[in-house]
Amino acid sequence: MTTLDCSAYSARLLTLAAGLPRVPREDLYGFLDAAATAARALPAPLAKALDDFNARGNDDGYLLLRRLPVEEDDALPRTPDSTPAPVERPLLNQEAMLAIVGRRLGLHTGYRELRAGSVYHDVYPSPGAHYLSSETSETLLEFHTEMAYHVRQPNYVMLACSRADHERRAATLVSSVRKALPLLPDGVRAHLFERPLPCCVDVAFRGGVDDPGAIADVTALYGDVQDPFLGYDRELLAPRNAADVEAVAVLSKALDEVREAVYLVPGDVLIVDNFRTTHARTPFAPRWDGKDRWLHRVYIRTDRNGQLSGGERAGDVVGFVPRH
Ligand SMILES: O=C(O)CCC(=O)C(=O)O
Ligand SMILES: [Fe+2]
Repeated sequence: MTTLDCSAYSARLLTLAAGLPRVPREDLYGFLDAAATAARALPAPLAKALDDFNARGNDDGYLLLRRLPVEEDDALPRTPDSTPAPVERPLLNQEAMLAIVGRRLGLHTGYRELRAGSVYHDVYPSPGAHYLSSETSETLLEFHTEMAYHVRQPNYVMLACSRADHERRAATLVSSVRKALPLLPDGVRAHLFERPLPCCVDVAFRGGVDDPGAIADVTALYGDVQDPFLGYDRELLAPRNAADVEAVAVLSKALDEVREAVYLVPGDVLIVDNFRTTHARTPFAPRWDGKDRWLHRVYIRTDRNGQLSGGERAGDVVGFVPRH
């Protein structure tokens, strides 16, 4: 199962959201603790869908929850044009959904170097955004596994939608390794499996250096040979020798062939399995009228893949450790 219509649970979810602190950023630990309590009271079918996805993943590599509570457009604030959000900003319904659903899955995590270590990211178009940034709009944001080069890589990227782009052209693309693997010749699989490849890092992790080069290593396929995990970034992976370059090109083509497009609309929460997929976003045209596309993003760690060592809390902020 990949898509779940949650309209039948609206009343219950609004009640759970109403039980959360109104100003989440004032005490984020307390807010996420309250969300953990709410997560235990989710409607059974929704709870089961989340628990199953958390235990086994699925072939598409994402779970899309639709028709969750979201404000009417006129009741929403203007789409932000700066980050992080002011501490006093009141809770939005979609932020509440990210809190509750996220706590069912694992622990919300902030990344110190990224957006001042904030846990909730507003994703909105920004004029003149760097081409690798989620603030791009008129250019394609290329395939990336989120922070594949980071030892504390999040298990899930969650994207909640308060506003779609005006023309509803922006698609979030997700490619799953479970669908791409059968397209790979045995030789390519064997070549890439458990083979670290040089990888550059996103601007936030470059320590103020313009271009530090490939300061990390990322393994494209690893884990269970029959059901491997994926680390793939079209812009940052920097294979050096000809055999690596060729194998990555074959993987890249397979990932293109299996991609699924999700057009996020208000009330959607997309949960991306960040160890089995790579994702991208197609271009769209902002109007800079306060009503541009607006997503809320959180990163979730779970104890899968050694992402937790014990004692962590939802809301912790972690520092950068490159993978090697
Ligand atoms: O805007 C989107 O749909 C996805 C952007 C993205 O890759 C992200 O926020 O991680
Ligand atoms: Fe992303």
